[in-house]
Amino acid sequence: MPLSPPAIDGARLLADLHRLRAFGAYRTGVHRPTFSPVDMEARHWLAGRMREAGLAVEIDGIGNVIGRASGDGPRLLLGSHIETQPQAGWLDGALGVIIGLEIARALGGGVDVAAWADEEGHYGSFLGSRSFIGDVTEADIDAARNRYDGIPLREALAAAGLAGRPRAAVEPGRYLGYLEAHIEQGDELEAKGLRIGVVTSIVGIWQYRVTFEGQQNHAGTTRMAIRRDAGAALVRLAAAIERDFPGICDPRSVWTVGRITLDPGAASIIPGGAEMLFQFRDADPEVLARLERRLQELVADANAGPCRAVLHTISRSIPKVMEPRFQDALEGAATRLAPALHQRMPSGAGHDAQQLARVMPAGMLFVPSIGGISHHWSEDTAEPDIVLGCQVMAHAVADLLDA
Ligand code: HGY
Ligand code: MN
Ligand code: MN
Ligand code: MN
Repeated sequence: MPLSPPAIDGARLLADLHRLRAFGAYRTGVHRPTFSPVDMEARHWLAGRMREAGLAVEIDGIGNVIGRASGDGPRLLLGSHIETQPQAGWLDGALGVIIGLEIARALGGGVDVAAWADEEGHYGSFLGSRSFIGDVTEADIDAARNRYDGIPLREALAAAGLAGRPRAAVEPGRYLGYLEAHIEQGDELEAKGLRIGVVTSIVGIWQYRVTFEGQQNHAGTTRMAIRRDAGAALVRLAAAIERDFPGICDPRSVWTVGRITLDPGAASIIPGGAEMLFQFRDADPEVLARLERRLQELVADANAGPCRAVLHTISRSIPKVMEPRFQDALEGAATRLAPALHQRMPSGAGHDAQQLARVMPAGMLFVPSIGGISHHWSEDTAEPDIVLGCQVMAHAVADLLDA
């Protein structure tokens, strides 16, 4: 039990979350793409709130906003991300950053806070947290483009006023570890009437772009037998994935064709080009590798047809088990504050914690998502659950710092 349970100011926590929500408000959610003007306004606002909390703040050369507490002694790093998926929710990411800020204020020392850039992968999944752990080179930045509009990352960083700034790097030995509070983004806690999830593991997300090259032509006068229809080739590949993946996956495996583009995209034109964004997830590297092998085989089969298919790998994150000591500390705090209302559970979403877990012990805590909705503007969590999540995290942080 911590000597003095940290005094979380729930009203201040919620006020900051609602203020952050206003940067890029979209219906009841938020549209705050990485390095967009609203995203940079939000980063500068957050930096100001961190300074007011007595943290030494930098916005680094890849857009990470990092607040460091003064003083010596044991220290934990708390954080998450503040950019959002397109037309998405107000809490995905923001919750963990503002909970970290509130705990830094309540404890008055021993807690650094970070808002990692581009966890949502507009330019490259987990860009900011991977940069912090030394996994992003200058060449990677030169090559990166926005996956939606193709804008080069270098150009976006310059427009955001970040060009030439140094990128922050983890200082060896500075932290006992990293902790991230996040919304569950699923419906398990709500369905079971629970209020806190202690995360045991985080899935790997393997993401691809598949392009198809055919022959644009007239939709009315081109006989079926001689067509090179890139759209039809894409549809056949997507159907083959649906046919084969169920037989080779695990019960918790998931896969998604999240975006299809046909070129030129007119009703009376046979598409000469097509592109699909595809990903799959699992907690077991063996299963991820097995799904990738099958995808490669299916793309090879597609090349036996009239169009040319090319598989481009976008990213492959590593599944991670969360630090057992941190799981125990989070469960201990949850038992104190929400007895019988918590469970341990895996994460089907990717998180910056799985990147920090590559260089230090890491842990995660979930609060319920109403209706299990996320990556949608209606994403929401009951305010008492938000405050409880902050209190549980604060107690776990105090316990770990006191240990
Ligand atoms: O998709 C994910 O799991 C993460 O929220 N980007
Ligand atoms: Mn997300
Ligand atoms: Mn997130
Ligand atoms: Mn995530």
